Amino acid sequence: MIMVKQLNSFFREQSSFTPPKLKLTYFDIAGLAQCIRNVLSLNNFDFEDERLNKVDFMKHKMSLPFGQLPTLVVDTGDEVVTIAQSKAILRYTGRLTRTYPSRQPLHAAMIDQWCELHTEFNTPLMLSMFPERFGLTGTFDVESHRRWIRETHLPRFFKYLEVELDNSSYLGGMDAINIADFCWQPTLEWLKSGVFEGVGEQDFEDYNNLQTYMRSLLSEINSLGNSLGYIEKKEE
Ligand SMILES: N[C@@H](CCC(=O)N[C@@H](CS)C(=O)NCC(=O)O)C(=O)O
Repeated sequence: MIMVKQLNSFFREQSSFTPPKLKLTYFDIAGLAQCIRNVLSLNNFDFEDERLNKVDFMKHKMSLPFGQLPTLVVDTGDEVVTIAQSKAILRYTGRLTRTYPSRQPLHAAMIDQWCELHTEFNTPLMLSMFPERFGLTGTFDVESHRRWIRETHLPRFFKYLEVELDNSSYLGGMDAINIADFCWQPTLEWLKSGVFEGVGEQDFEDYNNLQTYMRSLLSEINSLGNSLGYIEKKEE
């Protein structure tokens, strides 16, 4: 029998913990920041949800750690630090909200492998949308690359998810929602929505566990907090 790992029993909370002040900065889209917005908002962790337009982004770009968003400014009271890279921010916010068992190295690694797999999954999607960022210009055949995404790439990763979800309702074999679920959920919903041209609901049809997982995550997320409010929030 496969044992589901108890996520929340891994944490030992310090009673003297003072929450840091957080400012998350990204564009006004779900993209790489929605998983972080969800982790924080669903766990009722206060944060500023700053959304830049392109003009404001260009003004700030040179001052960002790696010239990109998202960033998280963390004010602990003793120091102010800017963190870049969405998965580093996700892990940090996962620790703050106890959705990442960082004191249990093995279980953290079981979650991490799904976060890393998400990066591997996402990279060709980014390449397809922004070929010039990957050094591909002119000769890049977008249509045949999209066909490869649909016929080869998606089925390969969806099968991994399908098998994982046979034994557990959450990724990493955990008994509760964790940062691996938070990082996959917006990407899967985005693909299902049809915004990524050539991919849509029909590509999920053969994966029953995955569909059930997506439905149940969405309803858990909607019932726990106001994440969709964050998606829909527009700049003033
Ligand atoms: N590996 C980085 C990628 C960050 C990234 O690609 N950010 C994009 C938005 S999704 C960006 O800032 N693009 C504007 C630019 O590069 O000038 C992460 O996960 O945070």
